[in-house]
Amino acid sequence: MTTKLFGARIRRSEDPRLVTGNGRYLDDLGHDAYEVAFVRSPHAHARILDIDVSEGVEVDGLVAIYTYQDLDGRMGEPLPLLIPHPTLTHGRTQHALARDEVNYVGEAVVMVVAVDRYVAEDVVGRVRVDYEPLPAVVGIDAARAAADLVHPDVPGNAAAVMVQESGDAEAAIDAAPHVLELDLSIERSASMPMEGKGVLARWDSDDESLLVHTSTQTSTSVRQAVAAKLGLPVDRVEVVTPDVGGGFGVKIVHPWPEEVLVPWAAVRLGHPVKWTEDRREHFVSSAHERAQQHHVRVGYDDEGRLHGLSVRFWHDNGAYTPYGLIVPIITSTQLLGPYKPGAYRVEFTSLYTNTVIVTPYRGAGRPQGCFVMERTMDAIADALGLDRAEVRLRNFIRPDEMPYDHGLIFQDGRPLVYDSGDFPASLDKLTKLVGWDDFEAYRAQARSEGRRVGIGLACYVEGTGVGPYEGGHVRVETDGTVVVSTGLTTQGQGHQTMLAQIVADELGVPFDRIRVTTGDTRRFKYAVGTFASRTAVMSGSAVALTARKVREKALRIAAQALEASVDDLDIVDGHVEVKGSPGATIDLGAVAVLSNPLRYAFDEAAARATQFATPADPDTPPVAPGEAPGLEGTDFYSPPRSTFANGMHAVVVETDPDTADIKILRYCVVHDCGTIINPMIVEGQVHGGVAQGVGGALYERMEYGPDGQLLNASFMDFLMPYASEVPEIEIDHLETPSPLNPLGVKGAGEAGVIPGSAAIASAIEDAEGIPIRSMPISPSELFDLRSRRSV
Ligand code: MCN
Repeated sequence: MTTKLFGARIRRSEDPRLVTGNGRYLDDLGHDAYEVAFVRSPHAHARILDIDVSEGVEVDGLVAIYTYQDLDGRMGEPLPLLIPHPTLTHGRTQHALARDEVNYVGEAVVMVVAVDRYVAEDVVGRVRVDYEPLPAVVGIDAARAAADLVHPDVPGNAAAVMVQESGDAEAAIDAAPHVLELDLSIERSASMPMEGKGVLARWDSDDESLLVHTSTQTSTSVRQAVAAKLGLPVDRVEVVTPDVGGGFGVKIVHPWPEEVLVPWAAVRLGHPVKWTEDRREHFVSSAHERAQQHHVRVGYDDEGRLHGLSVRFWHDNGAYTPYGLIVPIITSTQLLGPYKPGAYRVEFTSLYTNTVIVTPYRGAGRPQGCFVMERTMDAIADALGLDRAEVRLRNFIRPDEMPYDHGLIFQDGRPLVYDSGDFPASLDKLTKLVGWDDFEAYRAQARSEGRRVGIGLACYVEGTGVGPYEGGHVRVETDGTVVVSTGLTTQGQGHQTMLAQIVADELGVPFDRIRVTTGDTRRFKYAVGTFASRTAVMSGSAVALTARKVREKALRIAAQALEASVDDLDIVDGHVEVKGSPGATIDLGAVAVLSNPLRYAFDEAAARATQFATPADPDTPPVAPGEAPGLEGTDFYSPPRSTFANGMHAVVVETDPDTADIKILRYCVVHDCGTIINPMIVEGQVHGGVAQGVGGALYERMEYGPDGQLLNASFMDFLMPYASEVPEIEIDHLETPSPLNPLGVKGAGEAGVIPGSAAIASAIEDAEGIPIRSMPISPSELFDLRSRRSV
């Protein structure tokens, strides 16, 4: 029996293969390939005076050494600026290999190709680069001071200044009964997937075609970029994404320097070439995020209701801007969360620094925005002596105000309009789940035992399922197997399972007859990629629409075979049945045979189909006009605008009165991602996100020295939470369906991480009675804050 799988806790079908060590990651491929290592800049800012490779060329096993001077054609041009924006007046991107200047430690300067990585690394050690060091601009304060410039032609180190306004915020604040000002900051962090980046390229000189395997979140864009850079016709390039050991945003950039250099070398050398990133390279030369400083002015009344909000912030965009202004734009709009701010003004400056580039890291600008808004809510509650949950409730957008138009422009260039959500209901669930109203009794009890505890909460709204489109292809094979292809890639989100759940329901086939492929441009060419929590909404909807099309076709063919009306048919368990007539059925494999007039099928379905085949009418063409042979179809889904998921987290912490150690006692989540396809996967996604949120709040930060050296570029020094630091996570769901897509779904992939810092800061502040204005916070920083208070 086919039962409804949408919404069911189906175990992930990809897991047995992955957890038994049978995944195939980039470095499992290409054992015949030459390997690459890079000479990377040891300076944060320097002029390249000379490169001497004479010692390197002596090494046995060396194949080639390339510098910028070797890059021909469009390879010599800077890498593309992926998301231009009218306010990005000073966008800069890097060259695949540095030309005459380096702008961060880790920038690739020389590419070495050798018979294996050992030889390549030996050669790297023998290449001499003569640099003239220049003053390094490190951190937001130095960038704002602009005593030195990262790019001499960019005044004030400002890549862009952008303002959005809805109403006259300054006037509304000035006229409000109360005004507060806060300075809030978040430090640099980064995604740390278990598998770093990597690329393998094979050039087929007979066919003049290139096959690229890359650990990416966007295979179709890499295909376009590689073809353009190498001057190849696009149809000569295919990109395949093998299993990917995590991305978390860092693998979105298309292309990375290595992603064009490796294919370029493979074509030049007529031999497969491969590069896999090592951990230090990942730290210094991939991408970071999060670093922002914010100044908030807010005007509110005696009830804690906002009248006006004005936020100025400064975003550290690193040395180049391949991803445009996407992160600060997200902060500037998503900061508002579930609230009506009254009049709103936001202004940000995106600043160059001599540090590695910034691209979206799971949450992408939202953790900063959430921190700003939620700290502001807590500050208002504190100033008025009101309950923190109550202040939030009073400022929520109500369900009857949906769709809610903020009068601003969202990151996709469309109006910022929330489609649905019931924030009061979410808050009610959360306060019940965590026992908000009973906390004072618990605090008193803890205090009597000499323990210091605090409770905090944070709310967020997340634009998900961003367009412009995603597509799907569904084909029923003659053996009844259903092959589903979609172009975006997968990094561990359970896409195979959830897409199969959708198709199983739509098409009426058993779950285990469905095979899903993603991220292979040979199978599906039109796709945007996996980021911005968009797969469930975008590919889920596209695949559902496609399956519906294929279902209609199956019913048309079966109606003829069974001599019944389409309206009387249903598909159950992979068989088309005449409703109420149990004997009259045809399996989908046989329908697939009938869909192809050639009918050379060599399996059992062919035999079963013969009994239904009617003699050909000599006057009718074997394939009807407009009908293609084969039981398959393609469709696309393009949303009018993003759909907005939301959630609320509450945290209970205990802080050690002596050591200032911070322990999370409880972590509660209420999460609303519209209709849920697979609650088990959603909860897994939330768990992973919360772990990263805890990391961002208490442990992870990139420590740059004033000279631009990353001082903690290894897991010896960069702290990440272990399982022992990630608390038990208690989750409750609310489902307010999105009216914008056929499934009612909203995204879930980034949810867990967004309010982590805000909620944990709120709880620490509650435990300590000390304002927490900057994250992450370590025990020694908390200790210092205490000492300063007691002075
Ligand atoms: N889902 C669901 N019902 C919904 C929404 C989602 O069942 N209403 C489930 C689906 O099974 C879907 C999964 O949740 O496969 C995540 O859905 P979605 O929100 O669409 O996010 P994406 O699949 O587009 O994944 C991207 C998102 C992002 S932006 C980052 S960053 C991230 C994340 O996913 N990186 C990850 N989760 C990750 N998980 C792993 N293991 N590795 C990463 O690199």
